[in-house]
Amino acid sequence: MLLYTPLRPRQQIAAKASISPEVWAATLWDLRIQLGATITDNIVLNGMKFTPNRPSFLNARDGILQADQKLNGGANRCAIWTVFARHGMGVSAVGNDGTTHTAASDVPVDCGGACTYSINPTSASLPAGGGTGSITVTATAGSNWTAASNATFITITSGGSGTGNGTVNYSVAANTGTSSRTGTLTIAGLTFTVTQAGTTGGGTELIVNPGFESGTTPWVISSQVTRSTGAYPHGGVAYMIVNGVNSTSGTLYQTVTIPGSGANLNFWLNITTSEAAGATIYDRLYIEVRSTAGTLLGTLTTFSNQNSGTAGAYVLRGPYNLGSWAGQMVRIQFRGTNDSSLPTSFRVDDVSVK
Ligand SMILES: [Ca+2]
Ligand SMILES: [Ca+2]
Repeated sequence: MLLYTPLRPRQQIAAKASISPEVWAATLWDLRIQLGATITDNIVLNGMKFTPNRPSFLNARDGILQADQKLNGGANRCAIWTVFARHGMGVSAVGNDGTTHTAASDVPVDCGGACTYSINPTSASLPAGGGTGSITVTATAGSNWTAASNATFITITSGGSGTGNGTVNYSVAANTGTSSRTGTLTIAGLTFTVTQAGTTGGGTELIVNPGFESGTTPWVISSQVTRSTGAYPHGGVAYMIVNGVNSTSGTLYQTVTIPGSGANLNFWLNITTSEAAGATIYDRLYIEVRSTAGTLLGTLTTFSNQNSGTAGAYVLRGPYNLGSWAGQMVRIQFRGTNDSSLPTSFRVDDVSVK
């Protein structure tokens, strides 16, 4: 039960770290001075109807605000906020009883309160392959903000605007250039900076016979992998087909020494499948780095029947950073698996490591 009793003048109550019943009484006394006895008695009494059992002082404050909304159309809203803020129960105040309380003296934006904004984090670094990220916006309740990209390679995917706290999600396109690049988002007037690595291209091509135009040497092929000079090369006349036959697996690799300065893998991939569009993943292509003994060192990415397209419509895949294996001799391996029905073909051409 909340007591509305002016125990003693507000000025005689020392500021306290937590809200005491005395502060509450002083707050209501202050409210009475501001709004008059009739309105105050009415909204305080009715405010109790809008509070849960064993209300905190902040619950009670919100009940009074609701009562004013219901009885007076919110005519005293800002006056009420001003009084509560003066007694430490402003918009940002946190606490559920008299023992834990974080005082705050702010009022809502539409009652003359200031808008404050912050974002977290304020920057991100992405690999050349691109990626996605998320930014948390912390804003005063009622404060409007917008988010905009200042770079063509950064796209805001959600959270282009908001009121109060929110989240901005963005995606960064692959950087096919050899130089790193930076771009920014402007969110609530604040700057978020994206730094993206470039490919380490421009070096010497380390893959021998990258387009499979000279037979298959020095590629090492096992199980269901075939060289084709059929209708769907990416470059030249030849390409490799990994799988394409039910209940098979197959591997295709070449051994390269990654320079001490690192390197990136890029290749052209065209997947066609007899699996239904939207089917679950049944057939897979793993892009792997293995030791010269065949031990798996890392899986760079995987593809599946879900990545299928039109025959011959190749997609450039990469760059995949091989920097983790700088200075090492490793196998760059394509490994496919098909389940027992509805085959998927993984066409690979123009493989590049440099
Ligand atoms: Ca070729
Ligand atoms: Ca299949």
